[in-house]
Amino acid sequence: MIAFTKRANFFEAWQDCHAYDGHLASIQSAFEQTLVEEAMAKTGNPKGVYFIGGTDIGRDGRWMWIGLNQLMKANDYKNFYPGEPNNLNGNQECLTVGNWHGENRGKWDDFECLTRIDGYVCEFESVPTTTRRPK
Ligand SMILES: [Ca+2]
Ligand SMILES: [Ca+2]
Repeated sequence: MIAFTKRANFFEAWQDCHAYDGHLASIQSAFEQTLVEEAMAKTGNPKGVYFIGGTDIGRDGRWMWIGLNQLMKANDYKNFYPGEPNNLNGNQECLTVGNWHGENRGKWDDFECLTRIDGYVCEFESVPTTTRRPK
């Protein structure tokens, strides 16, 4: 997991992570949540708000991890702020991790996909060196 401090909306972040040979972060366990929090802590803006790869665009309330093309099922790991996701103004379809009054670093919030925020977190699958594509 690497957090990039680069102003971007969700779709720009999606494109950028792909361009870096990764994908927007999926968080499917407390361990992966820790990796994302550590990645944010290493940036110059550790209290910023960052996009991750969850979206309910298309079907409100049905969250997908776009990097994995997987549904977030009822019993799957989640780490929302209390009261989130709230789909504020009916217009929040993309997941962010960040701070709520400076606390709860890494809690999730659904947010407007087209608003540029502080950055995004990309995930990189480990690939055996023998099969890694040449640059
Ligand atoms: Ca929504
Ligand atoms: Ca929200």
